[in-house]
Amino acid sequence: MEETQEILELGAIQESSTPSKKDDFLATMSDLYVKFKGIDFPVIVHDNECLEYTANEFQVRDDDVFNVTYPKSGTIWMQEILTLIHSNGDTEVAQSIPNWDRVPWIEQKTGRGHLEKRPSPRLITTHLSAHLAPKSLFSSKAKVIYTVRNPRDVFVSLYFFSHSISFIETPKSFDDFFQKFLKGDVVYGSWFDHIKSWLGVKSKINIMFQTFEDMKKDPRGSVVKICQFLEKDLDEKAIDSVVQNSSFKTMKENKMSNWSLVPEQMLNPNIPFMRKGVSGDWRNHFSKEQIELFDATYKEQMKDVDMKFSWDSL
Ligand code: PPS
Repeated sequence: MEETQEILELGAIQESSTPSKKDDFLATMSDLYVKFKGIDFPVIVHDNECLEYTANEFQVRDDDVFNVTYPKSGTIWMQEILTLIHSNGDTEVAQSIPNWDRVPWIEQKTGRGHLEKRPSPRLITTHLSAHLAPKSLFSSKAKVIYTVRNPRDVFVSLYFFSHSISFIETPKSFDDFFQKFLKGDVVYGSWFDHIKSWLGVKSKINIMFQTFEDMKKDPRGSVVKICQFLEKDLDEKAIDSVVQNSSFKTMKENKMSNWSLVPEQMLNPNIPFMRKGVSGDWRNHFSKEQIELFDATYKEQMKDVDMKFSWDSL
């Protein structure tokens, strides 16, 4: 790893946080995670009951739209795009309601009872693997957008987020966390299992796969593609508005989107949620050995996967 880079980026946190608000928060928690079907979920937002309910009882509607991601893959970006597409480019909702309320996570304690009362079409977020998703999804016509990001960048983003957010264990070191990520021993489970679970059900549901990298390279083309999938006929001006208002710069300044409403005790403001928003930051952090180990693990884990990604070969 480029140690200097990491120290520079984490320096601000460490200087400002001895003892940190996160430490204060952790001291109040007996357990950080609830284990559900072998996967750790932060106990502050999930419990067994809501995860069971999501899988077995939640009733998906045919006109629901699902925003599915492994964490740190572009979840809130897609929340913004979906919000703006559904308001035909109008920014009022995106600028007045927090994103977690506009496109809520189905599997969180707050999701239960709340989504059921929403009028259609509902916009729903989930970090769940396909085997933990609502069973009713598989007999519905609901539209599912799976946003996938180079797992190397997912890892780096999750590493910094885990220093920032109170409800995830702070990594012992970059390398320790790196090993855990490759083994899938992190919150929400293995990146590899997650993508493979959704690829495995692609013929059973109405799903489109969208990469974070394509959204970076061609934001307009990506929004147009998403509109086509959603059968939303937006005019040029509305599409421009979706693209502009879901840009990193605009979202970073929008307090309804940038997570600055989360109390300081929960999210360290020195490591903002909207951190860099780029592709390829992993190159600033991985050592030669880590590059090789990641590559070998990736190749082995993904050897039977048909879909090709731009990051398959470096
Ligand atoms: S979470 O916690 O799972 O909901 O996080 P998630 O939203 O999936 O991922 C956070 C990363 O996405 C980046 N982000 C963006 N990048 C580019 N453009 C836009 N509009 C955008 N919105 C969010 C955010 O900065 C996090 O990535 P990193 O690499 O940490 O910057």
